[in-house]
Amino acid sequence: MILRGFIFDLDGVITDTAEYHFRGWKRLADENGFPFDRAANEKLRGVSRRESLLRLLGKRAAEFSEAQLQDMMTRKNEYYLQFIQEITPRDLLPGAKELLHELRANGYKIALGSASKNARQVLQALGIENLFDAIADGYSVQEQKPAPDLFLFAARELGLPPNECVVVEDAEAGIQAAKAGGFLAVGIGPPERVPNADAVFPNLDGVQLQDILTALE
Ligand code: B16
Ligand code: MG
Repeated sequence: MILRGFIFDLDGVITDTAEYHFRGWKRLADENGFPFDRAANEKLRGVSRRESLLRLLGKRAAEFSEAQLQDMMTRKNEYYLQFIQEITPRDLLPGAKELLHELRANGYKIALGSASKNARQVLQALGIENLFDAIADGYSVQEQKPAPDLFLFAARELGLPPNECVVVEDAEAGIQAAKAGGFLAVGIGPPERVPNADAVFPNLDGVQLQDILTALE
């Protein structure tokens, strides 16, 4: 097994923007009288903005015109952008930056593979944009996870074939995307959340390159 690159998901792996996404959707839902709680938010993990809105609306989605759906997505994003102004390097999840530095020091190429259209801004706020060789985000491809397109785009940007890259993901949709693209997949979180990962860690705290290589063997 020759590994040359790592592709990291953002939300849930490097930082927890899930809380800010929750607050944005919650405000939109409250304003419109739609039910929405943390359990419902959990189902939006790693899911694109549009698909998140459709899941939030459920059967009600059919009642809205495309323009109304676009308006709701815009409003949610405006709330989200306000909330993420609070992000600083202290919001890095434990172990993430250390692992990125160790991978770079060992010559691995690193890409971001995030469904978010705000990914660059979040990386800047976290102060780690310079640690990535390539960024694949919500603007990079049409088909979102669980389609493999985003990670294939990231690998192409790194100049590596999928079988030389590891994807690190906290959402099952992302693990499925990685496997569909021919990548090795490291799941972050409880094993029941990422049942199809090749290796699972509860989080990146204290996780070193060798731990990942051993777990993937
Ligand atoms: P935006 P990831 C995902 O990020 C989030 O997990 C998901 O909750 C969000 O809806 C999606 O990005 C789109 O984000 O509205 O900022 O474009 O886990 O792929 O890094
Ligand atoms: Mg994620």
